[in-house]
Amino acid sequence: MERTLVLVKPDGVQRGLCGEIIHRLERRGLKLVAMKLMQLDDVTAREHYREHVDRPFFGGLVSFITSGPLVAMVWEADGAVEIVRGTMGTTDPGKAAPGSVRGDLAVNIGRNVVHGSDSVESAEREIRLFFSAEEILTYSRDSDPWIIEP
Ligand code: D4T
Repeated sequence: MERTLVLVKPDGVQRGLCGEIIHRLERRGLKLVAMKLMQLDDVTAREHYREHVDRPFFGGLVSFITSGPLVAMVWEADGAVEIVRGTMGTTDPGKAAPGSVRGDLAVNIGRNVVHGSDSVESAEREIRLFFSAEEILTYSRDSDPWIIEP
C-alpha cells in the first residue's frame, strides 16, 4: 500500500490546527499508520529540504521548520501521495483551491501549515528520515470495506 509523509508544520501546531488537519485526512478515508510530535534539528531539516538548498528561501525555510514542534505522520492509501497533495492544496496558499487545507487555512507560502510528500520516491525517503520501521504500524480497520471496494 502506498504511503506518504505529512507534517503539520510549526505554524499549524502554534495555531491549533493539528486536529483540523488530521480530521480532514481521516474523513477522506486515508489510514493513519504513524504519528509523533517532535522538534526537528537543523541537520534533519536540511536533509528533508535538500532539493531546495540553493534556493533563496532555504535558510528561512530551515529556521521556520525547526522553530517549534511539528506533528509528523504517515498516511496510507492507494495513491496516497496524490490524494494528500490534493487535500493539502497547492504550495502557495494564495493559489490553493477553496476546500483544500491551504486554501482554507493559510495565506502565505512561507507559512503554509502542512507538508505532503511530492512523489512516491520522496515519500519513501522522507518516511525513513522521520520514522523507524517499528514506529509504522500495520493494522486492519473495520471500516475498510466502506471506504475501499474489496
Ligand atoms: P512542502 O515541501 O513544505 O510540502 O511544500 P511543497 O512540496 O508543496 O512545495 P516545495 O517543495 O516547492 O516548497 C517547500 C517549502 O518551501 C516553502 N517555499 C517554497 C517558500 O517559502 N518560498 C517559495 O518561494 C517556495 C517555492 C514552502 C514550502
